[in-house]
Formats: sequence, structure tokens, C-alpha cells
Amino acid sequence: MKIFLDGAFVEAADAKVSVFDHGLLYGDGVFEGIRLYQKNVFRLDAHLERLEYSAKAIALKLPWTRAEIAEWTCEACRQNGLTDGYIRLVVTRGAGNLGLSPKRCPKPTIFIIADKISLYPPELYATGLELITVPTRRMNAAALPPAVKSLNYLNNIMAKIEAENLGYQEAILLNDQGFVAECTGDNIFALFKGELLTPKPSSGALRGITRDAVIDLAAEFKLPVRELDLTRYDLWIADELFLTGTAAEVIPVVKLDGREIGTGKPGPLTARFIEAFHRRVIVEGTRI
Ligand code: PXG
Repeated sequence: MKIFLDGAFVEAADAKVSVFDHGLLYGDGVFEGIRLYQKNVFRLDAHLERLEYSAKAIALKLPWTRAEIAEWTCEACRQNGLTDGYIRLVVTRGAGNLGLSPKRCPKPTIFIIADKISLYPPELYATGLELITVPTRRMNAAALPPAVKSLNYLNNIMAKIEAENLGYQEAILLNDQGFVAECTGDNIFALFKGELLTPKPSSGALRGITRDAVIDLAAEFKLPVRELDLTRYDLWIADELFLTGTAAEVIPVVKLDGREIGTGKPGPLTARFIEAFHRRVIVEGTRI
């Protein structure tokens, strides 16, 4: 496997970063998870825009243009002969010293891993997920805005551990006011009385690229979408629930906190979104 690292392609075994890199020492950096479908990178520009916003939020100046990063991303797919894949694009503060200040980190580190995608078992899409709300809250935007896709994922990992300890694959996180934020690596949507409801980004949800794609599809379906504060109750009484994310795509939820959602089976509208999303991703995107 060839990895893009700081301007060149190297073998995976040689793709190494310094132990003084602040990405490792402090989680000081940003990243994107991107999908390649049939040699098309899905919404590459939107991912790179979000990367720029994340970098700006942590005051990390990217010394490369969006076009350069886009080209390296496509080249990483080509170098690895990929048709379908998962791309992890990471920018760290770079190597510094044993102090928090980024002032001693003169040069950010960039690396791009383009690998085969490991998909969720297909039966999950047919049977649907069961979720649990976990005690760990989504961190407050005044501490570190959840809109920043930073390398500091401990908040999400703590929630994942709690869900897995209870026998669930994914967790719902509430924000510090008790409203629904998102899952550990996915956004959430509820269908209720002919409306699609989803937490506002200010409730602690990442502005997911898949979330945006679903909102676009909803417009095509003439289905109203509302971003609002949602409680667990709003999710329990929903007609349908589903999650969206780069890895999971669109996946039905059939149970939350021991309550069956709707009929207890994946809903018809969720199925429609899954189908439309699959049709969309193979035609939309940046050709590598
Ligand atoms: N919320 C969080 C906290 C995320 O990390 C999403 C929502 C969905 O956003 P996108 O843009 O992907 O629709 C994410 C994305 C992984 C993995 O390795 C996680 C994500 C993306 C890709 C891979 O588990 N999280």
C-alpha cells in the first residue's frame, strides 16, 4: 500500500510520523473520512471545505491549496489501484516539542491513506440497528465545537466503549442540555408525520457530508426537513429512524433504549433513501 506523506508516496511500512508530532502528543490536528465509489470520490470538494473550516477553527494554517490536496487524494486512490475505497486524510499540527504551544510546530504534517473499504455486514441494513443512549455527553461547543473534525475523538470513543459494554454497536449522545446530538460517527434522522427531523449542528452534530446528501435527496422527494432540538422522546415516538455517515452510508435504526421504533422493522422511507443514496454515489463525485 502506498501512503501519501508530506509530499511523496511511500510504502506503508515507511509511512512514519515523529513522536514529537502534536497530532500524536495532543490530538492536535484535523481529519476527513472520504469514500471512493466506482473511481469517483464522493463530494471531495465538500470534504476539503470542511477540512479547511476544521483547520481554521483550531488556528492551523494549511500551507497547501485545496486543488493540491484534491490531486493528492485522487493520486492516492490511483497509486493503490482502487475502484471503491475509504480515504483517511489527516493534517496534524506537525512536529514540535513537549509543550502545548503550537508555536514550536513550524510545519503541519499531512498524510492520506487510501484503503479498501470494510463494509458493515449487509444484514444490518435489512434488519436495522439497535441503539442505546449513553451517559457520556457530546462535548460543549464552548470547549471544543463538535463541528470541528479534530483528531481528538476521545469524547466519541468513550461513548462507543459504553455502548459496546452494553452490547450495542452504536450510541446516541446527548448534548449538555440533554438534547440529541449525534452518534459516535454518524448523524441521526427521524421521520415523524411526514417530516424529516434532525438535530441542528449547534446541538452538537457534525455537519455530515452524508447528512447533507440526505437533505438534498429529501428535497428531491419533496419531503420537508427540519433542523431542531430533539429529545430522546422525539426519537422514541418517530415513525422511522436512520443514521448517516461516510462509513455507514444510510442505515436503519429499529430500536432505541429498549423502545421499538415505528413497526420495529426498517421503514419504507429509509429504504427509499438507501436506494437513492446508492444510485447517487456512483454517478456523483470527482473522477480519479
Ligand atoms: N458525526 C461524527 C462525530 C463523525 O465522526 C459523522 C457524524 C458523519 O459525517 P460524514 O461526513 O461522514 O457523513 C462522522 C463521520 C470511522 C469513520 O472510521 C467515522 C466517520 C467517517 C468515516 C469513518 O468510524 N465519521
